[in-house]
Amino acid sequence: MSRKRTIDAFFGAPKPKKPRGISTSSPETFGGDAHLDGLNTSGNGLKELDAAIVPGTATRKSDGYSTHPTYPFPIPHLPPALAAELTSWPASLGRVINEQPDLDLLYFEPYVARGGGSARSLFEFLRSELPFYRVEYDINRGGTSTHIRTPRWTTVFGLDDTSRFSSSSSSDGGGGGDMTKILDVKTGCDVSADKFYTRYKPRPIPKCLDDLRLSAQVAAGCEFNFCLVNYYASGADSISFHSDDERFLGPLPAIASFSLGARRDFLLKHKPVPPPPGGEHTEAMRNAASKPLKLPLASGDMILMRGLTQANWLHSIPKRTGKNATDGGRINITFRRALVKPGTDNYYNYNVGTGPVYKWDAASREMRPWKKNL
Ligand SMILES: O=C(O)CCC(=O)C(=O)O
Repeated sequence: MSRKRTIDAFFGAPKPKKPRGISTSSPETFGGDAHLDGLNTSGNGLKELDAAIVPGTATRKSDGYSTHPTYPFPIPHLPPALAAELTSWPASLGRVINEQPDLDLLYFEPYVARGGGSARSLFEFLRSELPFYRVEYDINRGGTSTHIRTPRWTTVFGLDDTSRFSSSSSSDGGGGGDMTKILDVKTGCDVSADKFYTRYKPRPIPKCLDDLRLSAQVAAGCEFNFCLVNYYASGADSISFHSDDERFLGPLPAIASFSLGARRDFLLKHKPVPPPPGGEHTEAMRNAASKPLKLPLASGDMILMRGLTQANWLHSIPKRTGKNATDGGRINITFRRALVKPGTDNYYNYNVGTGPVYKWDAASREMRPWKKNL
């Protein structure tokens, strides 16, 4: 008989079944060192920059809001002051961090200006205006079923490289295009009913986040088609050690990761290296090869992880306790590029799921279940 348990932040549990032969994207299922055997570091041979189609914003742009049938509510464009400032970002030059084996980071401290309150305004704006989810799911291994409650608020927008939303331009000003369609980028055929797009309907990146995506693309020198957002309401929210090394991202994925709001530590450590043939690693050899890193990410910072980083390093945002537990909240935005359809299904599964929509309630200063006004 299967055993079922319910935990908040999950450590040491097996990975869930992989959807269609790809690795999963939920850090909670990795749980640190115990599951390094399950980490997928193999590439799928796809080149990072070999397709130029990005989903863009298949949304109305005429009325100050992005709308789409898949959005629970309209999402406003950036406030004018932020939109005007965006062209001057990054606010500082990126610093390369690559002294350690297989590590390649570009660290902007900050990317979104802190002075003048821009980073703070962007944090407040996104927390108030985006739909959020508290995703729960079950994993199963060896007859043991475990219920996972993702220990943070999440949301996601985007579509993988194989497809695009219909009529992105004709929809401007309500031009009548059917924005619900998803078309194959090569053939133009309607692929909305594809099995990878039916469990969750993909949602175009709203303009407020797409503006930041376009800026990040220039700074990073590569393209992104997905935007994942985490909201850590307090020190109790976290993300456990994992790497974003799924095959659907290709072999050398670049990920631009923005921090807004409270300062939180970003920990990095090398994945265990297999012992040399015929020999055994000593602790000293392991330490000499790579040292764990702690970056205290502040509001407005952006860290670009690229090259071999995801294949070889794990990262996490640990919980904070004691006097640091109440920190006012932090938002993390990552821009990524999913190359194939399973990536789309995976990202919506672990960042939207099937539960209720939540929205920030300014009066109670917390996420509240959102209900459509009838
Ligand atoms: O919040 C962060 O800075 C890290 C987020 C992250 O690792 C992820 O979404 O995969």
